[in-house]
Amino acid sequence: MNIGIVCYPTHGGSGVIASELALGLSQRGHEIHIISYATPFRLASFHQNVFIHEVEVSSYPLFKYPPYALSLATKLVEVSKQYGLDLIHSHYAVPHAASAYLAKQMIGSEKLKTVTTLHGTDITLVGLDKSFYQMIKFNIEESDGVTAVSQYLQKRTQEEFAIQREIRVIHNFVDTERYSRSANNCTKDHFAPNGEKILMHASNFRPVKRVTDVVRIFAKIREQIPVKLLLVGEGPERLFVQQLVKELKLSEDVLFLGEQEYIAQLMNCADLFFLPSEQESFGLVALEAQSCGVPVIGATTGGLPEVVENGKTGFLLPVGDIAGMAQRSLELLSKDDLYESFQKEARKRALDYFDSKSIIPQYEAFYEEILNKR
Ligand code: GMT
Repeated sequence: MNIGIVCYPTHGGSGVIASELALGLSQRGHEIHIISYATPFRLASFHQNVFIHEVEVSSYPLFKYPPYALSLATKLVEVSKQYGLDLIHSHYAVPHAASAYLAKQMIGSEKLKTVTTLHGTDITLVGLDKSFYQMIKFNIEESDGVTAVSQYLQKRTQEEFAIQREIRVIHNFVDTERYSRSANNCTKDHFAPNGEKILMHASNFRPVKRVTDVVRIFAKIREQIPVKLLLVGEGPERLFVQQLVKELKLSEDVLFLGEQEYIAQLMNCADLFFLPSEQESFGLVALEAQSCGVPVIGATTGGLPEVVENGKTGFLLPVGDIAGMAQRSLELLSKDDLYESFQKEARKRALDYFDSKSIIPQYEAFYEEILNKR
């Protein structure tokens, strides 16, 4: 198939899934055209069968807001015509699904199909904004196929947008070979020279991730045992988090590592991974941690319980339950047998349910179904 993939090029989960899907599909012989405003970071080097098309957005004094969605639609038409795309797959509804819809109308051919994957905040935050609501509902109804990354997100979309049509659940996935203990050596001494336990969090530091909770949980654990905290990522909350670390006098034991291209190696230094988000439609990074055999401490929110099996691969507690999360972390870190069983189960869960080898063919089969409806 000739497939156009539209995504954000940034470090967010939707861009990661779109890029990994592009790589997986290209290895299975499909021709993939990525259409975005920059090269997604995971596709920076050359990959056979993957072509990158950057969308240029013109600025003009009249435009207070450059019309990216229109430039994207124009680029989609150009790429579709030049390379004979069979299908455009938009990751994250806003504004990609609207641009794909417009491109399809401009081409005027029933042959070009559109698929939209809903990732999370495109529904739960941005989607509920009055200024987008009708557009998103329309795009969900008009795409030839729609997928959601968890059962939670599927149900939430159907309820919030009163959607009757099918929304197929295709979970996030992970390359369990790359994200594994055996594929990555991490020198723990580098971060924890005195054998301290290493705790980790990685995100785009937006309020929804509650990174300050991570710091407060860490502070409680540190009152009991020697620990270090690795914070990976960048975003609007970083300054507040840095301030809190200073206030709580934790600077010596908290390392801000900034954005990292592949966190698999760092994951293998971690003893526990934290994801105490307010909302999480799936929690890709928790899956990546589990694939490396790292148990997860997180919040009982959204689709995270589909990823982390509470009491088996990690512990999930109510959003904001800092004391509970600290107590569960201490329990795991202090009982070797329990910890080892969580480690094993975490890896097993990634292999059994979310391996790229079994999820990528689900997308492929979904495309075929859509194309066969011609
Ligand atoms: O909402 C975001 O954080 C951005 C979004 C993205 O585009 O990166 O992340 C969402 O998509 C990921 C990949 O499907 C999911 O694993 C994340 O859980 C989801 N984030 C939220 O729901 C907060």
